[in-house]
Order: sequence, then structure tokens, then C-alpha cells
Amino acid sequence: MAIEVTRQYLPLLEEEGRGAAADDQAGRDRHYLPDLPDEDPYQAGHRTCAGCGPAIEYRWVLKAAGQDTVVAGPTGCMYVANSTYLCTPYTVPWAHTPIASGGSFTSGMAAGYEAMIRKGRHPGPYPNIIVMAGDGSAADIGLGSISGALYRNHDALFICYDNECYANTGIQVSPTTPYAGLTTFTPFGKANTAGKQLPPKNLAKMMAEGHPHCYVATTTVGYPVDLMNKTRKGLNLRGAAFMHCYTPCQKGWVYQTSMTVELGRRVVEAGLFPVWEYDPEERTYHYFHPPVQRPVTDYLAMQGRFGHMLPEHVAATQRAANLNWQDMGMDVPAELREGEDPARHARLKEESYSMPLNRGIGA
Ligand SMILES: Cc1ncc(C[n+]2csc(CCOP(=O)(O)OP(=O)(O)O)c2C)c(N)n1
Ligand code: SF4
Ligand SMILES: [Mg+2]
Repeated sequence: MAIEVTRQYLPLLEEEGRGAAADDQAGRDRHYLPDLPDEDPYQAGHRTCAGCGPAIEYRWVLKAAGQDTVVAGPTGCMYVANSTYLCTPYTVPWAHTPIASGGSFTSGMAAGYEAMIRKGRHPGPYPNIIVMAGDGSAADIGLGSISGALYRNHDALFICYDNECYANTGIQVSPTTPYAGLTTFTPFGKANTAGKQLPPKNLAKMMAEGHPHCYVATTTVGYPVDLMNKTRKGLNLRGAAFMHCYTPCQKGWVYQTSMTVELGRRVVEAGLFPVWEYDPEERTYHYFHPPVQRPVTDYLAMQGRFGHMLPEHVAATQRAANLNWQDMGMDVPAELREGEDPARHARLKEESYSMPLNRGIGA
């Protein structure tokens, strides 16, 4: 007789109180997380660059998921830097998959665990099954296999850790590289002063619109409680869930190493990475409305990859951000509207920005 497959439930972390403080003064408290789980299935001992955003994301996702978890990782930095022979930071089972097969491999794991538990060959409960694919994998080479897994509704969490480039092979352009972002494949010059000319692919919206029965969410390394709770929601729900996480790449984006978490908040406050949840029951989007709306220069000027931008590129980026604010149902302040005019800008390297209080961890 088939044995029933039992599921786990991961309680959500407290978002109110000190953790909810959001302005500059209180920002430091956002990183005070008294309820953080002690366990660390992603330990020290990896070889990612100092300040690596994907490594921070990996650590928080696995803290949220806990020890009864299995992970798949398609080829990318988080495979190469984390799985050196005889040296691994994982205390949970982790498997490498080809870059195109994150979705199909994970479908097989999910179906396999279901079958083994039903047949009494695995004691259960059903483990937390996670795949963490880079943007080159999830938005490009492996998009089809992840879409297939979401469509078939396998019970697993599919994550894109987005460092906006093919980092591992030398910072090449990917579909999520932002407009004007410099990569080794999008240099700027006389004929093309912008660098990357296309806007980024809207991967998370594609996933939500294309798989309306799935929970889909976006988050960044700037909001640890949000990131961990969306991880837990995606795992608690029966069926496939997709999470798109913004994860700065210190090497590829060229910024101060300590600013990874700060960038994760600035990108949201600049309107360039809307944070939301898609509820498959209601078929609606719930947007996070940041309490601060900054000009895009406050974000762009922190990163070397944008240093070549001319006034027209900055103005075009501000226009894209303003359209995002509208999509999120927020008013666009007059100062940001005026920023759509190239005459309001200098070359980016001459623009100023208010260097933050370091609101990151350790502040
Ligand atoms: C089919 C295939 N094409 C190309 C490669 C080479 N390759 C290895 S890692 C990588 C970069 C992957 O980029 P991404 O998924 O964004 O992960 P990141 O390196 O940024 O963490 C590439 C192109 C490969 N392994 N397989
Ligand atoms: S190149 Fe970027 S993504 Fe890769 S390990 Fe370094 S900081 Fe992390
Ligand atoms: Mg990448």
C-alpha cells in the first residue's frame, strides 16, 4: 500500500518591530534579526570573492530552509567556487547540474522523492528541494527546463540568483544585464556609447504570467527577512515556486566590497528592481513600496560598470525607473520626473550621490 507523503512547515520570521524599520536613521535595525535560525547549511569554506552577493543569498536561503534540504546548482560561480574537490561549504546534499538542466534535474529529484516515500524507500518527510540557478542559466540557457518544471508544478523552489551577467566565465552580458551595463561583451565606444543597449529581460514577470498557478516572488540581498520568508513561503506551498533574487557581483560590477547589502536596498529605492509577490490564488501582484524614492544616480554612481554613462543614458534609466514606480502603483515625485531630461544630468562620473550611512551588516 502506498505510504502518504508528509510535508514540512517552516514558520515565517517576524517582520514587524525592529526588523521592519526602514528609514535611514533606523535602517541599521533592519539587520538585527533576533529570530535567525542558528543552523547554517552553507558554511564558511567557499572560494567566492569578498562581498559576493550570490554567496550571501545562498547562506540566507539555506538558513531559512534548514537542514532537511537538498540543493541543485547549475554551472556558474556558485558551482565552481563552492565545489572544489574535497572542500565544500554545504552540510546538506548538493548536486551540480549542467547549466541548461536545472529545471529538469530538479523535476526528477522531486518526482523521485515522492515515489521513494510512497514506496517506503525513504522515511520522509518530503525534503525542501531547491535549485539555485544563475541568471545565465535561469533567464537564458536553462530557461526552457525551468519553465517546464514550473508548468508541470513539481514541488520545489526554483531560484534565480541574479548577478546580471555570466560571471563565472568572465563577466559576459546576460539577458538580465541592465541597460548601459558594461560587460566584456558590451564594451562602450564611439559607435555605441551606451554599452548594453537593450533593457533587461523581465524574468520574474515572465514566470508569473506564464505559469499563473505558481507562487512567484522577487527579493534582494538588501532585505534578509523578506528573502528568508519568501524562501519559506515558496517551500511551504505545495507545487512549484519561483524566486528571483537580486545579488550584486563585486567583481563584475566594480564597487566597494562592503556595499553588497546596501546595493540590494538602493536598487529598490531607485525603482530599478521592484520587489513583489504574485499570489496564484488571487492572481494578483503585491508590491513592496519602499519608504524612500531616490534618483537613479544614487544607485548607478556606486558602480564602476556604469561609470561611462552620458547624460542621455542616465535620463533613459530614470525614465525606466519612473515607469516601474507607476507599475507599482506609486506616485513619481517631481524631482524624479525632471530626471528624465538629459539636460538635468552630467556624465555619470561627474554626478554626485549621497554616500550612505553604511546600513549594511556590521554598521
Ligand atoms: C551549455 C553551456 N554553455 C556554456 C557554458 C560555460 N559556462 C559555465 S559557467 C557559465 C556562466 C553562467 O552564468 P550564470 O548562470 O549567470 O551564473 P554565474 O556565473 O553568474 O554565477 C558559462 C557560460 C556551460 N557550462 N554550458
Ligand atoms: S565573480 Fe561575482 S558572482 Fe562570482 S564569486 Fe565573484 S562576486 Fe561572486
Ligand atoms: Mg550570473
